[in-house]
Amino acid sequence: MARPKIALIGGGQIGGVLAQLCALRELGDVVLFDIVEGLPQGKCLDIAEASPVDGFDVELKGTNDYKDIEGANVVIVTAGLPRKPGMSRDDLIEVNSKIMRQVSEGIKQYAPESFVIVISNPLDAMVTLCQKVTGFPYNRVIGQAGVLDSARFASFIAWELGVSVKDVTAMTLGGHGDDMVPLVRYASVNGIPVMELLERKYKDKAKAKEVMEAMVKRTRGAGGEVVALLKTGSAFYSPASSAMAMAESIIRDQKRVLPTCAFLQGEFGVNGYYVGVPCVLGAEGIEQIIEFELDAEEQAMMDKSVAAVKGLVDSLQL
Ligand code: TXD
Repeated sequence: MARPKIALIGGGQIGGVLAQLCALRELGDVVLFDIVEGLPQGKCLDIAEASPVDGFDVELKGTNDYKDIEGANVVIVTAGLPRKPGMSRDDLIEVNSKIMRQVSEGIKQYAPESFVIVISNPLDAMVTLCQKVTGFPYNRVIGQAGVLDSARFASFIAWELGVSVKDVTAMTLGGHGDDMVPLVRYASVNGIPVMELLERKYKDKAKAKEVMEAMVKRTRGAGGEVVALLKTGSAFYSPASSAMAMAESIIRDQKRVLPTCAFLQGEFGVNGYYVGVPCVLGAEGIEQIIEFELDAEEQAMMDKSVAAVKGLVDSLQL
């Protein structure tokens, strides 16, 4: 049986890490596409030459020709500019929407049956554009942001409590912007509410609340924190790992419940927009959108985040 084929559009920082992760996990054969000549070819050759050391049996091909993505099962899009210090994700909309239109045409022509995971920023708007241009069904065009935002939130909780990251469950909802919604009430350590653990640690409810608020704030600004340190670009290891979890759940039909930028049709009171919510990802792409009760405060934060997404998406004039 043929190995799955994964096309990575954009061979920059995230694209390169994605190619290496696909190989190390033997998720499938990789085609890495970029408009810069030599860049994807060089990265693929470099990764492939590590295969005897790491022991993986997948093919890696770097290309500047969309034809090479033909037959891809999964396409992951990172093409576009990253942020520089002082920029918001939304500042990228003009330049990246031009790139996203081209990329989506290429995917539509050469990989019409593929599942597409968009990573490029501003994420919610870029996924919307990709779906519109490809015309693919909503279950096959999704965006990665929530897995990363949630992983950042979970990391901060684990570090604060001195527990393994493996035992922390934490999730963010909403758009991939400064108004994202880290869900405090549902954050837990093996099912035990994080707020209870913080209150026990500090023996003071107000202090526990303050510590949690700081973690929520850090989560919302976590992308910018990395940009400020790197100065030349944005986070790339963690976004690549996050998209890999989504691709793996689809390719291996794992049915994991992952926060996904998904097209909502009434769920969480949102109609006709792509927003981050928990979804079951399996062989059919989005197999379920998981809805649950938000309290008034959470719903208000969600509404604010969705309003920001709407403003940006509506400016695209699709
Ligand atoms: O969680 C998330 N969704 C994100 C998203 C987290 C971090 C960064 N995120 C965004 O991903 C970031 O704001 C950017 O919009 C993308 C890609 O970030 P990366 O760090 O990989 O950017 P690079 O290194 O600049 O790589 C982008 C590549 C680069 O090699 C360009 O030559 C290429 O995109 N590029 C193109 N490829 C194909 N087609 C076209 N038209 C094109 N234009 C540029």
